[in-house]
Amino acid sequence: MNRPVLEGLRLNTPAYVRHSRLVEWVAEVAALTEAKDVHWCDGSTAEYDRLCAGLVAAGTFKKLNPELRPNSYLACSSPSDVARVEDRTFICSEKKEDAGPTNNWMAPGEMRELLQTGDKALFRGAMRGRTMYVVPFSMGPLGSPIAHIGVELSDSPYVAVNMKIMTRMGRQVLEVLGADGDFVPCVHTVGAPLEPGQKDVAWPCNTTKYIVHYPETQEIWSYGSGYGGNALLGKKCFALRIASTMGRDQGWLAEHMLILGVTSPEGKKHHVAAAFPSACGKTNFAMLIPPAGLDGWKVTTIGDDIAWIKPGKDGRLHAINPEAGYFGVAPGTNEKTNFNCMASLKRDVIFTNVAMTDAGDVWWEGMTDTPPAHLIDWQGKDWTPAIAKETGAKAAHPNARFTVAATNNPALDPEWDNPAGVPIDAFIFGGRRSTTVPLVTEARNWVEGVYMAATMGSETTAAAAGKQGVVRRDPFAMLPFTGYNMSDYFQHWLDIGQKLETTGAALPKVYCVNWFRKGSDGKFVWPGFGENLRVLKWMLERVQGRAHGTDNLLGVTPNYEDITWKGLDFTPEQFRQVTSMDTAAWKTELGLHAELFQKLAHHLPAELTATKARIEARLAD
Ligand code: SAT
Ligand code: MN
Repeated sequence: MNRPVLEGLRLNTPAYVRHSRLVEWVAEVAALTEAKDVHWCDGSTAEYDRLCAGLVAAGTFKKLNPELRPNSYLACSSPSDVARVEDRTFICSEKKEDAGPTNNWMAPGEMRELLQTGDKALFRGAMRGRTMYVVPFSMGPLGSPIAHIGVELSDSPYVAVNMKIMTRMGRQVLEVLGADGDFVPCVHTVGAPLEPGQKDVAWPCNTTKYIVHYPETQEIWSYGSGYGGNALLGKKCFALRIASTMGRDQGWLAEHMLILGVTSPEGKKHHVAAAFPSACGKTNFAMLIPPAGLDGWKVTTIGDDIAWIKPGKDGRLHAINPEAGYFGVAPGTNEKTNFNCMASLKRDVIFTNVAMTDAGDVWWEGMTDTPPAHLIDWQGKDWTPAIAKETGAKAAHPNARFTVAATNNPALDPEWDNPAGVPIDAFIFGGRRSTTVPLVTEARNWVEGVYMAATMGSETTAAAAGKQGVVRRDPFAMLPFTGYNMSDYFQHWLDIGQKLETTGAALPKVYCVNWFRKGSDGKFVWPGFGENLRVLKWMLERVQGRAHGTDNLLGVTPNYEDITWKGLDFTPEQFRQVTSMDTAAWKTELGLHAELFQKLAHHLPAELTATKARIEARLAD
């Protein structure tokens, strides 16, 4: 440890901190990064307000007009720091095969040398001139048997305030942690040290980025980005990548899933968990408002992005939302696509990379039919509809986000904070596919469900840096988030099913959906949003053994008359367009499954290859 640096630095450890291992680690990281100062976050509103005021003074935040958007801020990032960086994300397990072919891997020793121990290690002096925030957080209700604790050390006050919204953050967490509780250490720097006298920029970051996970020691080290999943380490890094390895070892599931409650007009309530890749409408689905014709139905939100799911003593799977807020995509969100979301965003929001109106409010593409006459776009430039028409400039970045507390959501489920979680009746897996994949398919059994989820494909979105709109296989919507070998992950799902089957309790049914089929005019055929409840209703009637379905190439599918159409004009011809299965397209699709299985051949469960062979035989008939 670098003594001279430590001696000059006050750790400012509050008297209520009793965890000596935590304090030692804070001291070590402060010494390594040469942080100017240390601030322990207590999670109070006063602290949040103070940090936000500091961010305004630093130019990172603009305070929005309190009459139009009370207690809300806008941050605009560096144009180079707008999304997760999957090609800079590493799983540093001891053995390469444990990271598997879908993850970037480097040996832990080599990575540590690069980040922490080498003479030129990136974290050495990385926080010079900056305050290091100690951010204790709980993923899941405080003290819940399903929850886990992390502590993030970050030189970004933007991270500290976002973590206050996204997690249960602050002093109470350290109280639960006690003197020797377990926590996942997360270290984050924007990688932009300030030399004496150097003026800071509004969004410090570095062109070099590393998002690093050590699954064996359960540590996260993130360098160079201040954005979303790269920097809010409780989210994808902990709640998915590290937690998936905990789940593998301890017999539970950490999934990229929303959780919702559906209550029928008769008052019967079911719970559904649904996996979709980033920016495919999970938040909209989780906050769905029943359409005309399905009056009396109610959908309530438990979570919009991540589910931690543990087998209960009753033989059923129980899910919690480890998060406490939503970090959702703004563009496309409006009163029609997601009324509850717009209501959630009325106040207390941090917006990132949306545009600002002349009145000091926010705007993004799709928020209103007619855009305002003038805006300051997310890059700080003047924006008018005419400029947009000429240059194609977007007012908001396509991956612009809002950060808001779950408690702002008018459709929040009363059970969302229940430490015991909610029992899951059905799993839904969905991708964004303009062709090939039908509206809805029910797996005939658990193995077929795992097959559907494992082979899922989706067109890429702006949530990750890189080319958009290309179909890639995204097993379980977990491609960028599984912290270990993908084939072992498939096996883990099969094992969980097998274990639950022995309890005699009903396994959740598994469905595959696709809301995104397009017609020959290039437009979506399925009206989407609230109308998705019609599909959900069919699924839940199937769960209760009350709805009809027909055996198909892959699983069981509804006929036109099996779905309730009351209140919607959707013709049998349109239904055919969203449900048809083209033999040639499916031959190609199965070829892509084969490619995936070849890539994942090491440890690929034999049940999945056997399932594929059965589908091929059926297709050949
Ligand atoms: O940037 S995040 O990873 O938090 C959002 C997402 O990609 O789903
Ligand atoms: Mn997500």
